[in-house]
This record gives sequence, C-alpha cells and structure tokens, in this order.
Amino acid sequence: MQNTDKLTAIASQFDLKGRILGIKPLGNGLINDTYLVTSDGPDNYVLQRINNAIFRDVELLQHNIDCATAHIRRKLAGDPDIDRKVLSFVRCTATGKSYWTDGQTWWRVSIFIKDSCTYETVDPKYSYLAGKNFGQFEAMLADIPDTLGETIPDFHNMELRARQLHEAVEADAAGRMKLPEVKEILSKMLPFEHEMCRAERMYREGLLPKRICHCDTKVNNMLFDKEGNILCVIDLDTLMPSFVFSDFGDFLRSAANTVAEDDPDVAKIDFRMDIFEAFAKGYLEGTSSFLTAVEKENLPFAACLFPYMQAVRFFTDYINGDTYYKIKYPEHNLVRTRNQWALFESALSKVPQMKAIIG
Ligand code: GN1
Ligand code: MG
Repeated sequence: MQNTDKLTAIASQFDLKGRILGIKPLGNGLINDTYLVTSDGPDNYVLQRINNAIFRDVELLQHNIDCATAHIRRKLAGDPDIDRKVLSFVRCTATGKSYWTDGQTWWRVSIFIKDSCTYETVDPKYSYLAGKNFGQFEAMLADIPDTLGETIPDFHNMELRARQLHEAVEADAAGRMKLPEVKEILSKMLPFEHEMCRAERMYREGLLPKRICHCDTKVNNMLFDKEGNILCVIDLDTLMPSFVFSDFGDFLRSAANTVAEDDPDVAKIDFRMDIFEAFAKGYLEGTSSFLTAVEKENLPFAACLFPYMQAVRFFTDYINGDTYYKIKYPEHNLVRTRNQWALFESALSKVPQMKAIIG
C-alpha cells in the first residue's frame, strides 16, 4: 500500500479529466493493489498497481487487454450502454500507452463504471445470467483478429501446478512439511493428479482447442448495475488462450461453494447443484456457436478440476511460505487449501448428477 500523495502523483501520469479529490483502496483481490480515484470531472477512476512479480510481461498483458476491449467495443457498437459493458483504459499522457511505469512498479487506470457493484455470492437466477455472460464473452472473443499471449505462461496448466507442488515439497522452504496435517493433505492430493491432468493430455492428442478465456471468472469479477443486471466482466489480467474449462470451472469454484473460499468451517461446504445447473444452462446457451462435443462432455470434469487446482495452488503457496497469495494470518493458505479440498470432494461426488444435467 502506498500513501495518498504518491498515489496521486501516479494517477496524474494518466490523461484524467478533472482534479483528483481522493484515493482509497477498492475490492479484495489477492494479487494486485486496487484504488478508487474520485475526481471533480465527469468520471471516477480505478487505479491499479499490476503485480509485476506475478505478471512479468506487462506490455503483453496490456496488449491483450487493449485488443480484447477494442474487439468487444466493436461488437457492441450501437449499444447505448456500451461504456458500462466494456472497460475503458486511460492512456498515459507521456507515452500514450495504457500503463505507466517508473521502472519498479507498473500501474494502469480505467474509468470507474458508474452505478456498478460487485457481489461475493450469487443465486441460481444470476448464475444463469453469469453463465450466459461469460459464454458470450468467450464467443465475442472467438474471432479476435489479434494474437494474444499467455500473461502467466501455463497459468491453468494442471501439469505445471502439480510440478510446482512437487518442487515445493522437495524444497520445503518454510519447514512446513514436518506438520502431520500437511503430509496428510499431500497424500490425499497425489492420487488424483493423473486424472486431473486430463485436459493437457487431450490437448496434446489434438482433441481439445485453446480459446481466448478470462481465466479468473470468480463471482466478484463481474460488475452488476443497481437493478442486478450484469454489466461486464472485469479483472482482465489473465485473459489468455486456455481451455474453456478455465472459465466454466473457476466460476463454479466460487459460486457453487456454500461458503467463501477461505471459510475455515469445512463441515458447511457443499458443491451446490442448483448453481451448477443454472450456470451450465446459461453457459451452454452463450457458447452454442463454438463449443465442441468434447468440451461439453468434459464440463463436469472442469467443475472438479478447478477446486482441485486451487487447492494445489494454495497448498503449494503454504508450503513455500506464502510467497504468492496475500494472506491475513499465518495459516490462511492452509485454511484455503482445506476449504478447496472439501469443495473438490463434494464436486467429485456429484459428477453423475452433473453429467445428467449436461446431457
Ligand atoms: C487470484 O486476483 P484475484 O484474487 O482475482 C488468482 C486466481 C485465483 C484466485 C483465488 C493471477 O485472483 O487465479 O483463482 O486468486 N489470480 C492469479 O481467489 O493468480
Ligand atoms: Mg480478481
């Protein structure tokens, strides 16, 4: 976190309209630092420090975002509410680029979408709309003429995530491998590793395409208007080529969980089938123009893969000594791991029901 004077100086690097009135933290992302900049001009702004330790190639990242938002803007041309349905990034006055850097830290500014809000939970009605919306988002980007790159190489590659877990266990940097519970969790995870790496094998066999996906479709990455309609998806840093499982699985990981991803009370965790059913219906409608039979029949797999992958990622970070995710207390990543593991087990037990719904 930075002080207001520094933040004001950074925000002033961008072509803002009006004077800055105030800057305060916004949202609860685990990676970037986000602030709301209020101004006396026509718009307020969102200032974000891009976590360059995680996103190493900010130039590529902003290229992806610039291309994708421009493409969506073309698709929505004529929509009277277009400025609330796609993000607008403000240019750096000196360079004309959509980010500014002092060589140490990287920043960008977007226009705050008026009368919008985010939620941490959704009901089946909104899950249906979210499915449709994320599906249509992928459909809109299906014919993007630009080449987009992977802003985090192999971001949702389960083989890589499994390898990183093995490396963490080997290195035991924080001395946490001696904890009995850590050993127990590891012994539960490993038997599923091969099955959970199925998508990478299908890709190598030419059975599965990569498409432009959002790759962070958490419930709180969608903006709603005050009437509860979905406006647009936000947090586009991880927009990149991936399997559609990313967007399908990651939404359900947050939406179908009966509790938040860091709730310690795992006894309360259940994978909600009403949310699955509603989201799948919307998603299948939104993606009907391109989704293949192989992608469709593996959607139940995706619903299991993402709690599994997230459990592996939180657990790896715990073993590494909490170097990746922001934590609020020392056991935070372990609590998150237990939570995602319980969600994975619940989802796995419901695969037959999921298959019946997908058809
Ligand atoms: C991170 O930044 P945020 O909180 O939207 C992470 C996601 C995880 C998520 C878990 C770049 O997203 O992949 O699913 O935390 N983003 C990155 O809450 O690693
Ligand atoms: Mg986010």
